[in-house]
Amino acid sequence: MRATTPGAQVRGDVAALLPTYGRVNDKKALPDDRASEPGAADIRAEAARLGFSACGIARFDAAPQAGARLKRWLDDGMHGDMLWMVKKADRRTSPRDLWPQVQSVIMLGMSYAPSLDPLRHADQPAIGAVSVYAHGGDYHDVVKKRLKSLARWIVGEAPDSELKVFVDTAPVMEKPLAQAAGIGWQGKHTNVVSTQEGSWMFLGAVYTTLDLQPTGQHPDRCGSCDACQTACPTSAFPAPYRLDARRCISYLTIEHQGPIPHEFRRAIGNRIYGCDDCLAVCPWNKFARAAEEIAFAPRPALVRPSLADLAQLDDAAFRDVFAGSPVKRIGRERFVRNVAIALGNQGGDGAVAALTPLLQDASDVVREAAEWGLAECGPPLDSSAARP
Ligand code: B12
Ligand code: SF4
Ligand code: SF4
Repeated sequence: MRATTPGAQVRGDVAALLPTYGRVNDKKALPDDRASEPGAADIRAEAARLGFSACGIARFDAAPQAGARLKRWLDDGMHGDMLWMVKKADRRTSPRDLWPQVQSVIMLGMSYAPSLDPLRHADQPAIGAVSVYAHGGDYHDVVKKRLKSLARWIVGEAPDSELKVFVDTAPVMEKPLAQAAGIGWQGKHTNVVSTQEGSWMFLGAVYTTLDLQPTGQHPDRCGSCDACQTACPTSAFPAPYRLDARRCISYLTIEHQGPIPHEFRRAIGNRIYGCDDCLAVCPWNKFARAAEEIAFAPRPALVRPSLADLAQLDDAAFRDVFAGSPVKRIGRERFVRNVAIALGNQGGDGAVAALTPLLQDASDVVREAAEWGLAECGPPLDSSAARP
């Protein structure tokens, strides 16, 4: 039941590059053969069966303020060097700018609520803290597979509909659309919080030509709470509901290439991939049950990773350890850069021993981070170990 978007009219459009689920010239599209279209309750039931913990429906124009807010954020430069956000900004502002045929947006949430305290390594400087979302398999793969299954099921029920699925890889404002579809609200930490999953929910979207009944907006339940705002180690929130990505450890350790600005290195502590602090302190997490999705179960290598061991990873070992993990995306150079900074924050003989070989690393970025780390550790640099 898979077809491609008719290419001619939309060639060059991002949407044209994305697969469409649904008919183009399918015999089942004849009116007499049509099954009755599924309603919100049917779609939600199927989504639940596929492992989604939340599902809601919004009209394509249900988040009208998102475009202007995105523009302001970009104008203020808060995206840092995520230039892809600027390039695709006009497609991101409204679902119709991406796919003119879209009528309704089905927003899905999949829980990744941890069974262990996400901040349990905060006081263990020799252990690398990897964000919960990256403990298991890559959510892009897991969520996308389920979105495709949902899309195929909907097409089976409504054969003349067309659908496209998205998870984080296309210019889609997933968070405001999720709030508009009622599966949670954008908290002051800017992520979508749910009364059932707390802050631990991946988002995905299905755009469809079906005109579905919306399920209603979710009200903001942050009230006077400011736990996420005060928990942030780098003061990345200039105001509630606004995040300056340039200051966010998630951005600095994952998205940012090149050396990490010095002013944030101490605050990064032992965080070597992402950060969970603002999410972990959210009081709504007490209602979250640990995720059942087996693909998100923590890999043994990431339950208690030693910084000294991670510093030794060469390219092949890095690819091996992180095969199928979101961590693989940043590559060995950025990852070992992060490890070197965390080792500098750890200090002591073990850190010096792990950092010293990195002074001879082939990567400038890794060598610079190792030099910084050794300087932070205190003992003078061993000039004989430095690269000529
Ligand atoms: C770019 C990006 C980042 C950037 C920027 C984050 C950000 N807050 O924008 C960085 C690298 C920092 C990042 C970090 C993380 N990310 Co991220 N990221 C994205 C991405 C690709 C785009 C987000 C975006 O459009 N940002 C632009 C800004 C302008 O949009 P916004 O945050 O919605 O901004 C709104 C508010 O500022 C609000 N607003 C402004 N003023 C006001 C005033 C009032 C009164 C109100 C009510 C609102 C309001 O309106 C704006 C528009 O809606 C999405 C996937 C997607 N396609 O949506 C994932 C996504 C948001 N990330 C996700 C995750 C899991 C994370 C991390 C938790 C990962 C980690 N542990 O390290 C952290 C969380 C950090 C944080 N507190 O946000 C999930 C969030 C799931 C959820 N439940 O919401 C997403 C949705 C991916 C997914 N498919 O699951 N991310
Ligand atoms: S992820 Fe960490 S650094 Fe980024 S805003 Fe949240 S607490 Fe701050
Ligand atoms: S920590 Fe408090 S302010 Fe932040 S998102 Fe959760 S409820 Fe809202």
